[in-house]
Amino acid sequence: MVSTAISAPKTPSPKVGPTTPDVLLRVDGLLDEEERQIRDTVRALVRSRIAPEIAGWYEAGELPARDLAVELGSLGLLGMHLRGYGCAGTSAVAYGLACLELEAGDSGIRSLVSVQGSLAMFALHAFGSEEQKEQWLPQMSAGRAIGCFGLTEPDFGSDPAGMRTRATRSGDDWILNGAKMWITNGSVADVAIVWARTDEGIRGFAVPTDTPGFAAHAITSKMSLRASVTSELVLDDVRLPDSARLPGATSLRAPLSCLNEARFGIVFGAVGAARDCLETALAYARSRTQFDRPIGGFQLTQQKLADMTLEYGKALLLALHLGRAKDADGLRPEQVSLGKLNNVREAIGIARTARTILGASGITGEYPVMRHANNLESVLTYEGTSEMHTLVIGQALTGTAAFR
Ligand code: TGC
Ligand code: FAD
Repeated sequence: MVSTAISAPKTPSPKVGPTTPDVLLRVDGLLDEEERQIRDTVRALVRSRIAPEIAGWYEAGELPARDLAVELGSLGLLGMHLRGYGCAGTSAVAYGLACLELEAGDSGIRSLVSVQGSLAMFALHAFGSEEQKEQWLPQMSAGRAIGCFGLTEPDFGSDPAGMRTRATRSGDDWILNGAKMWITNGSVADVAIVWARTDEGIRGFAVPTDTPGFAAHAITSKMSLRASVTSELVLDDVRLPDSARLPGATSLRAPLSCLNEARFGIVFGAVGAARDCLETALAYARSRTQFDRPIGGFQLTQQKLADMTLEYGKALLLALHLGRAKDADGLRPEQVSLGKLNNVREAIGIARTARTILGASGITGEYPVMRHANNLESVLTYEGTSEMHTLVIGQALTGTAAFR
C-alpha cells in the first residue's frame, strides 16, 4: 500500500543568539535582487558619506547641499522614479527603499532628495512644457541644478487653497507677488516651482531664482531638520514670460498631486529613521551594564525592544504593500495618507522609546536617536500634518469632508 502520510513541516529551531530586526523579519526575502542592490548602494553611501558628518552638520545647522546634490545625482537618486530626461525610471518600491536608507542617515537628506525629485522635478515632468523639461530635468537629475517647491505661505499651511501669492497678466508676461514659507532647498535652489493664484485659478510657475524680484531668506533657529535648508521665498514684482508657466497645471489638484509623490517617499523614509533608532537602542542595550548585567537582559528593556521591532516591521510591511500597489496600478491619495499617518507616528514612538533605552546618553548628539526624534516632528507636520491625513482617511471612509 502507498503511504499517504504527510511529512511534518520543517520548523527551524528557535534562534538563541542575538539577531537583528531585519533578519528576524526576513526583510531580504521581501525584495528582489535589483531592489536589494539599490538598497545596499544607498546604504553604503549613507554609511560612508553621511553618517560620519551628519552630527556635525546638524549641530552647525548646515548642509553642503550643492556637493551632496551632485553626489546623489551621480548615483541616479534624483528624480529616480521618473522616466526620460536623464532620470533612472526605477519602480516606486526602489525609490521608496532609497528614501528609507537616506532617512536612516537623516530626514534632512531624504528631504533634499524628496523635494528635488518628487516635488520640483515631478511638477516639471507632469505639468511642464517640453521646453521646460529639456531645460531643467537633465541638470536636476544630475544634481547640477537644485529645485524647490513653494506651496505653503505664512498664513496658509494646511489650507493651501487660501494662498495669497498672485500672478497677474502684463501683456504676454506674468507678474508674481507674494511670499512662501518653510520652503526646503529655498536658498540653494536654481529653480523654484511657485504656486500662485490667477484670475483663472491656481497656476504653477518655474521661476529661475536669479530673476529680479525673487529672494530667498534662510530660516534659522530650527530645533528640527537642522541639516536641511529651509527658507522663506519673497516674490516682489517678479516678471516672467508665459513660457515659465507650467501649461499642464490648471488648479490646486496639480500641486496636491505632487504631494502624493513626496508623501509616498516619507512612508518609506520614516521607517529608515525608525530602524536607525531601533538598531542604536539594541546595540546600546547589549553593551550598557547596570546592576551588574547588560540592560538588554532586563525584561522591561526587552519588552521595549520587542514592541519597537513589531512596529518597525509593520511599518515596513505597510510601506512595501503600498509600494507594490503603486507599481501595479497606482495609489489613491487616501492610501498614501494611511502610510504617512501610521509610519511617521510609529517612527516617532520608536525614536522616543529608543531614547529611554539610551538614558542620558540618548539626549546627546553622540547618538542619532534624539536627532531623528527631533527631525520626525517636522516630518509629522510637513507634507500634510497627521490631522490632515486623519481627515483625508475619514473623508474616504465616510464620504464627508471635515476640513472646513
Ligand atoms: P479639495 O477641494 O479636497 O481638492 C482640490 C482638488 O484637488 C484634488 N485633490 C488631490 N489631487 C491629487 N492628490 C491629492 N492628494 C489631492 N487632494 C485633493 C481634489 O480632488 C480636487 O480636484 P478637483 O479636480 O475636483 O478640483 O481641496 P481642499 O482645499 O479642501 O484641501 C484638501 C486638503 C486639506 C487635503 C489639502 O489641502 C491638503 O492636502 N493640505 C495639506 C497641505 C500640505 O500637505 N502641504 C505640503 C506642502 S509641501 C511640503 O510640505 C514639503 S516638505 C519637504 C519634504 O517633503 O521633505
Ligand atoms: P497649520 O496649517 O497652521 O496647522 C497648525 C495646527 O492646526 C496643526 O496641528 C494642524 O493639523 C491643525 N489644523 C489645521 N487645520 C485643521 C483642521 N481643519 N482640523 C484639525 N486640525 C487642523 N511647504 C512647502 O510648500 N514646501 C516645502 O518645501 C516645505 N518644506 C518644509 C520643511 C519643514 C522643515 C517644515 C517644518 C515645513 C515645510 N513646509 C513646506 C510647510 C509644511 O507643509 C506646513 O508646515 C504644513 O503643511 C502645515 O502648515 P502650518 O505649519 O502652517 O500649520
